[in-house]
Parts: sequence; structure tokens; C-alpha cells
Amino acid sequence: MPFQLPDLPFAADALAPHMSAETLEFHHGKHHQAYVDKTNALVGEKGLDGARLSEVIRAAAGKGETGLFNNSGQLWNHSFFWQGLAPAGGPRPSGKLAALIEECFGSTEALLERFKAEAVNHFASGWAWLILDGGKLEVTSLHDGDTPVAHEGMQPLLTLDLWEHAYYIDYRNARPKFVDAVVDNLVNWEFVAQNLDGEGVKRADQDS
Ligand code: MN3
Repeated sequence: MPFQLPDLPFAADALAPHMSAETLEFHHGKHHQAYVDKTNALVGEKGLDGARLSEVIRAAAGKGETGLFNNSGQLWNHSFFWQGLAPAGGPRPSGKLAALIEECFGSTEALLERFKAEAVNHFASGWAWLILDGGKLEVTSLHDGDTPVAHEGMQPLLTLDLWEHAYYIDYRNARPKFVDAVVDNLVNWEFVAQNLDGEGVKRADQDS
């Protein structure tokens, strides 16, 4: 079976007004779908039929297959991104996650400021990441369709899409407003806490 577009883990209007149903209709229904379709079109050509998505990404990275790497990376990145979002008003970090945040950043507020700065200052298209590396939390960003799946030791906890298609409908060119709205209101901290088990890659993986 070819790779599939995963369903959104919330209703299309559940994140409004911070992220509108129209944005999700385009971002999930058109952009994410296009990465699914392009990945499916390329895996056969590259002799990777039957491989898992994470295996396709790593094989494409190893072979320098840029088109397949960016499309399969984008398929995985978006599948992970949606799971890290939740309707406004959900729980804040607690327990082990809160303790780790305090140890690595001083406070949840300090982490949020660091993450926002990374997201706003990332040049051109890409993704901001909160990762676990060697037991420590780190904020970083990757370009285009690059993904922690292709980087040994980067265990993904949370991501934010910085491509213009993520915010143009709701915020036009104002990436900082989009970043503030999502980071302050829509982070699914329960998902972030779950990923402390180091299994984040699996949560957005799929069989072909
Ligand atoms: Mn996107």
C-alpha cells in the first residue's frame, strides 16, 4: 500500500482563531497531501518499494536523493507536527518534562522565548525543533524538508513549520505573529512529554 495522508488528530476548526480551518484545509489537505503523492511517485523510481517512511528518508539522505529526501522528510515532518498541536487551553508542562525544562532552560517561559527566537530568526523555509540529545533538551532548526529522522541522536519532541504556507492565510507575511500564537496557545505538551521516551520518530512513521 502506498504511503497515506494521516488524519488530523483534531477537528479542522479546533485550533481557530490561532490556526484557521482554511489554513488546515490547504496545509493538510493540499500541501501535506502533495508530499505524500510525490513521495509515492518517487519511491518506486528509486527502488525503495516496501520500505518504511523512516527507512526511505534515511536511504534518500545516504544516496543524496534530494527530491525524495525533501518530500519524504516533509511527509514525516507534517505527520509529527500535527500531533504536537492541540486546542488552546490544554495542560502546561508538568512532572518529568517540567523538571527537564527547568534544568535545561531555567523555566518554561525561557524555553518558549528560546523556541520563538529560533523560529522567527530561521532564514527561509524549514522547521524549528525541540529535541532530546544525550538526555538534554535543545532548541534548533533544520532547513527545507530536513528532519531529525535523518540525524543520529536527535530525538524529536516538538516542531513548528516555518514554511510560508503554514501562516500566509492567517497571518500573511507575519511569521512572528504566527509563532507567538502557536507557541503560546496550541502546543500539545502531553505529546511532548510522551516523546521523552525517545520514540518520537515512530509516532509519525508508517509502512508503505
Ligand atoms: Mn508545511
